[in-house]
Amino acid sequence: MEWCVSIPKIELHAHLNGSIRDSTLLELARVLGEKGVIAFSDVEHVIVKDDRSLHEVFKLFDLIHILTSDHATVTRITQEVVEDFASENVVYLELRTTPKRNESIGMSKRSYMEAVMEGLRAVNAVDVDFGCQKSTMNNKNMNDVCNGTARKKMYVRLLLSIDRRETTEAAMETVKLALEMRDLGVVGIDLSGNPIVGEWTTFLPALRFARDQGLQITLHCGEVPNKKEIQSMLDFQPQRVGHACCFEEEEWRKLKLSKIPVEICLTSNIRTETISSIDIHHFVDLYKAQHPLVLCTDDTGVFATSISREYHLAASAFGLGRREMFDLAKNSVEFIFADDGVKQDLKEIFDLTEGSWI
Ligand code: 6MZ
Repeated sequence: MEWCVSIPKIELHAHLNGSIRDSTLLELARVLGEKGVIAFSDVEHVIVKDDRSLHEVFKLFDLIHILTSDHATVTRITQEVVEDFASENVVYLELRTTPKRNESIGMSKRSYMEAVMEGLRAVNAVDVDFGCQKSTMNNKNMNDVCNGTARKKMYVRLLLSIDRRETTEAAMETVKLALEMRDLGVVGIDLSGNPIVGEWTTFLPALRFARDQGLQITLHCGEVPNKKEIQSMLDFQPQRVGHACCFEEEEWRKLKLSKIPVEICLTSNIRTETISSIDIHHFVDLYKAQHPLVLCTDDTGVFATSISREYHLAASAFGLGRREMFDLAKNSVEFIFADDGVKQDLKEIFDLTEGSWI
């Protein structure tokens, strides 16, 4: 397991509110319990439980969103989540979150995102490059990173999520916000949320607009069986898809032809039973076909996992060695949404590290 921690890693599918530490959620719940907003004893066991159906996961998100509804908490969880990924040796994180409006406390989608940005600025365990400033990672710094003499550096970029419960107008508002925040590290749009809710056609105008404006797009695709939607999503040709669990032969063919990279979330798929067992996970077939893949966590808090555990799980379940796992991490650089300068820096980080532990 330790070597899985020490590989530099790229995380491209992590939901902010799904990645909160249990200890933080319990603390927030206790405070709201004391204020009489919730009954702590009713929610404690819901927070610590880690085997959940897909349906239960979305009920948990509704509870988490009650616990994280103010700006200060959004800032705190952002800082903690980034620091947790840094401690796993993640060198590039694409963190996604759904901008939220909460009129009772004066929260707009914009001020929610400003609270997220504040959280990025508050990180002190590592030097965070979140795209607002010129890259500070030059070769000297990378050498220092590799030999452990400098503070660790980490790139963080943001994706704004559209929740499948949202209207076309709300989705469009999120895309416009992403465009306004392009200079602040926002690189793309994600479509997520309960996969049995909402219609693809509701989000299509906003996603088309996003694409026309040059934002990159990743879609939660095929988390539940829905042939028509999966086909439409693949026809849209997003830059990446997440999950891809419930594909049939025709969709696999289409995906492989398109070479659209897949964000693979093993523990999430097993826990939510969208895949019945790890040995029949589509990772194997896609890996053998050399289809572009990236291992991701989805929700480290909700599924009690970490990116290193996902690497360890893949290595042990599919019989992959250190070399293969290193290459998997290194190849993920190609699928990030940040610009070529960042890609180049990351490639150099992998090149510098390679010799030291393969
Ligand atoms: C689909 C998911 C998800 O945006 O509030 N989310 N959507 N499938 C999944 N697999 C289990 N895991 C998380 O983070 C939480 C939100 O991310 C989406 C859901 O919309 C959830 O409410 P943010 O930071």
